[in-house]
Parts: sequence; structure tokens; C-alpha cells
Amino acid sequence: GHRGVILWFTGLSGSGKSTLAHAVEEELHHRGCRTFVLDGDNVRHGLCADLGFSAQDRQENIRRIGEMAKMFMEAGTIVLTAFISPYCADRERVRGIVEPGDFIEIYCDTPIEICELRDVKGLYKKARAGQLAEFTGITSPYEAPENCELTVDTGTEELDVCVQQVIDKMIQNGII
Ligand code: GGZ
Repeated sequence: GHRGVILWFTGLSGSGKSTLAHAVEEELHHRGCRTFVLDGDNVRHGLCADLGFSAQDRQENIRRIGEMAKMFMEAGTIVLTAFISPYCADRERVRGIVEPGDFIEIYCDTPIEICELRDVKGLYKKARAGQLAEFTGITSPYEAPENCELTVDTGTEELDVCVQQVIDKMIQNGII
């Protein structure tokens, strides 16, 4: 068995948050866990379709995601969220609405140079060309976590190594 918890992945665009969250989810499924991944694909097109990328909109985006993650968690689900969530204060606000230990912050620490080299969607190129305003890491800030539960070297480590680090942390914390 397992309890509900929020695994909060944060990092730059292209840092590997969503990839890692889905890979951790797959491993958790093998272990018989109930999970749900929240990411841009299922949130920014629906619940948060009215929001852009100003600091204020990002704050509201993270607030809604936090409230939704909390509800899933209270139903006993392991929730994995994969959003840039660039502001420390916004992440701390989510931490504050759940019990201590129920919010596990995981920093996907890929340096911007590597994210920009990957540039899966060509967004960095657009941002550099001035065609995309308020782009995180270029024209909008990213505040790296200072007291997160886990930092993963998603820039250089293999995916399965990163997955194992998250799983180990969950075992350590008595979640699984
Ligand atoms: C950052 C942007 C922007 C701007 C569009 N800044 O790599 P992606 O494409 O798939 O992930 C990014 C996603 C970020 O949305 P989040 O909801 O995670 O952001 S936040 O937590 O800050 O609210 C990127 C795309 O949206 N995208 N414009 N200006 N990312």
C-alpha cells in the first residue's frame, strides 16, 4: 500500500520534468501504486487555458495546480506535477496547503545551456530571436529551489538513474 503524496518536479523548459515524471509513474505502476501526472499537456490546455506566462499568470497557474494536486492526494493518489514553477514563493505556497511530508520538491537541475541545445520545441530559438516574450531563463526568471527534498542531475544522468533516485527518496520518506 501507499499514501497520497505530491511529487513536485520543477525546472526549466526542456529540463526533463515531464519525461522523468512519466518514467517514475511507470515504475510506480509496476509497484502497484495509484498515480496521476499533471503537466502542461493536460492543464494548460484546459483548466488553465485562460492563463499566459506573466508572473501573475504563472502564480495563478501554480495555485490551481496545487489545489488540484491536493485533492488527488487526499484521495490517496501519488500526484506527479511537471511545471516550470519558476518562483520559490509559488512553490512554497503549495507546500503550505498540505501537511509536512506530503510535498516532495524535486529539482530537475539541467543547466540552461543543455536545455537550449535540446530545444525540443524550438522555443529557446524563438525566445532568443525575440519572438517569444517572457521566456523562462531568457527573459523571465527561474528561481532554483534552495531547500528541496531532492535535486536530480537530469542534464547528464541517465533517465533510469534519475528514476531510481526519486524512488529511493520515496522509500526513505515512507511513502512506498
Ligand atoms: C516558459 C513557455 C513559455 C514561456 C510557452 N516561458 O517546454 P514546454 O513548452 O513543453 O514547457 C513550457 C511550458 C511551461 O508551462 P508551465 O505551466 O510549466 O509554466 S509555469 O510553471 O511557469 O506556469 C514551454 C511552454 O509552456 N511555454 N511559452 N514564455 N515556457
